Amino acid sequence: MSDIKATVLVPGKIHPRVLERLEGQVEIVTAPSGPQPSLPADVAERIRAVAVSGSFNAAWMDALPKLEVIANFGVGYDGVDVKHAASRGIIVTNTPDVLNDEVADTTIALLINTVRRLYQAETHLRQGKWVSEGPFALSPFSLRNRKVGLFGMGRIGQEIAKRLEPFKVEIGYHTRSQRSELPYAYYASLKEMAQDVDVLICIVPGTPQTHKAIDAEILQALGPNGVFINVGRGSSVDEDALLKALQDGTLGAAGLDVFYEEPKVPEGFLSLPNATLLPHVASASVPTRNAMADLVADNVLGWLGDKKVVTPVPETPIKG
Ligand code: A2R
Repeated sequence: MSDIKATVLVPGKIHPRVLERLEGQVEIVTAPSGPQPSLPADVAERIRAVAVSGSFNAAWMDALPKLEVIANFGVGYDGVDVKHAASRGIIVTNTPDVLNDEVADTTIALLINTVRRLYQAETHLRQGKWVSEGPFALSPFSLRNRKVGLFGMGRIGQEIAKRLEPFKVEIGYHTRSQRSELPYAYYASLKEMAQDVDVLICIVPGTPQTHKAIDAEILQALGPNGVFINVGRGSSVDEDALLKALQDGTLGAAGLDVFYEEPKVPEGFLSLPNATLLPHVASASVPTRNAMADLVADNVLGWLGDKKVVTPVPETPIKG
């Protein structure tokens, strides 16, 4: 009988493998996602776990009196009100590490595409312009002799840095605490780093401290030869300032996988010749997303089985 199984809520869409892994082991309840909870009270009363890809706010948590764990699909959990969860003793989990390599690979591809304009070059070929107009224009930028600064040097940042080493570029980073075991130049201030480098890669989490940290001043410091790559969170960038800097040449070029209000991308970006735009695909391969889905299921089932999760976030550690 289903009422002896624990009940798990899945608000909105989630990777199908999460549901496959949970099916038969728990009672799954689905509900439309949105700012306000939409569940009958008797169902809400039964829910002990949530598996979510996207946002899960305090109002939802407060509608679920027996909620014990929220398993977030993704390493970034800025969509989950983790402070509120912590205040109620609810464990939050995310999916770190299993996506490091995929995101780092995509970052390098995005960087090279942005600098060498490979997408535009292929479009030139596909449109028959190689024949009708001749060779594609030389790319104004190159990766040669560049200095790269990473804003963020965590699990993913370190994989990006390792991949950059064979490209023979200088590498530095800005974080709040220096990682003296790493062989890269440390900058105590983001602005100081932006002034010194000519590629800035953003791979910090979306937090109140990183919100719009990449603003007009940072972009100006990066300069007309500068390249900005964002594979962290769109919320870390002042998008109006970025658009203006790309339009008026204050900044050379940008490669963006994340945006402030996804899936909306401000119209002005779409016609920029000096921007490469991706629809948040850095981890989006079948093998990597499967590994992320497995980790979500392992966290939910681990908690419901014997009160153990694989990857709690630091704000909600497991005690004891
Ligand atoms: O500041 P530190 O020493 O805690 O270094 C972390 C850095 N970070 C910051 N750096 C400067 N100012 C801040 N306000 C700030 N907040 C965090 O970001 C650390 O080097 C890095 C985060 O590393 P991890 O926690 O290992 O995250 P991971 O797995 O690399 O993923 C980064 C983000 C996700 O949160 C998603 O938004 C996206 O990439 O997929």
